Amino acid sequence: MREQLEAIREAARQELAKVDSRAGLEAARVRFLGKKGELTAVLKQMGKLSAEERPVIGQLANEVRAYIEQIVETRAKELKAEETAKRLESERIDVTMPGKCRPLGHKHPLTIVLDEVKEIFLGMGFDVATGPEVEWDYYNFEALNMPPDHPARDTQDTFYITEKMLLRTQTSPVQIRVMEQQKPPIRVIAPGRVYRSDAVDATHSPLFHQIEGLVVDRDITMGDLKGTLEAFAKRLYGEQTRIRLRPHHFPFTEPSCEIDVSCFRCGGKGCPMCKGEGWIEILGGGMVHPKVLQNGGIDPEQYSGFAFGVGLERLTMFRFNIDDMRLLYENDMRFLSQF
Ligand code: 2U9
Repeated sequence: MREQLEAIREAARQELAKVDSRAGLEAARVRFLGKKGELTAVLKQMGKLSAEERPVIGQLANEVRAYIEQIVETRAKELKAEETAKRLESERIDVTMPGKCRPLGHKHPLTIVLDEVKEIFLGMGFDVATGPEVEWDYYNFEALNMPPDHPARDTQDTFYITEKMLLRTQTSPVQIRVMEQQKPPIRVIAPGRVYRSDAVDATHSPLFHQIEGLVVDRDITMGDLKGTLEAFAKRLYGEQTRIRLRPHHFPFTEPSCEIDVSCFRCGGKGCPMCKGEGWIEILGGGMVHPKVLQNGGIDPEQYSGFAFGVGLERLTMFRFNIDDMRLLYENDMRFLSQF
């Protein structure tokens, strides 16, 4: 048995010197020290020994066990250190390498102009109101004084979802909802997407953006509309800008007008931008129709109001000299990166 134990000690020494992985080390440990290992197999035969031999062999067996355990432990430490060194080498990062230069994002031209318009009206004490794009026929048309047979409701222009539900064709339903919920004084702008069943060309798109405004209080007049929109035009296009009001017709305002601004290119002399007119039409507006105030739950005997609307695409195209509306939707980076 002494020879067997010595042989195990020598075999373990050689085997463990060869192992080069943690799995190999574990296999060797099981082979020599495991429950079914070589050392255990020898110890099971101890019963056959005489009383004098047993403690001597027992002590030797303990020594061999301690020896093998110790080299397993040492080898485990060595292998771990080797693995760490390998990983550090493969994961090495050169912190002096130049970083990747990511291009900086920026706002879409429509957002630039929308933010400017919002800022101007917020500065005049307006709030920003929003509402659903899928709207009831009632809020989009009926409450705005457009009964079912009204020509402005031409089904060709409107995307109907059901008989009573549609994609809003203007942001005006938002102001009806505001009037239903708020008592005067009311001062809001309602910017947002609107939809009309139009074919795409340089000046039309089935989806575009409006910014509408509504002011309701006691003694509001057309003078308030003119002053407010003049201040807006001067802030947007410069102090030299003048405005003019021309009579017009909208079902939801009475009286109604279209509003021109003096040409921001030629200052009013006439140029290709204003087609020789000196004026450019950008807004529509008027005094809120008494029936519309009533539909919003406001007494037209006590209150009056003005409203206006402007197309965001048109404002943006003038602002940046863009001649085709499609450029605003196609997301071509060669175009967008210029802003
Ligand atoms: C309420 C009452 C009245 C909103 C108005 C216009 C005139 C107008 C056009 C501008 C360019 C639409 O995008 S565009 O084609 N809009 O000319 N909008 S008055 O009047 C309202 C709105 C809500 C309760």
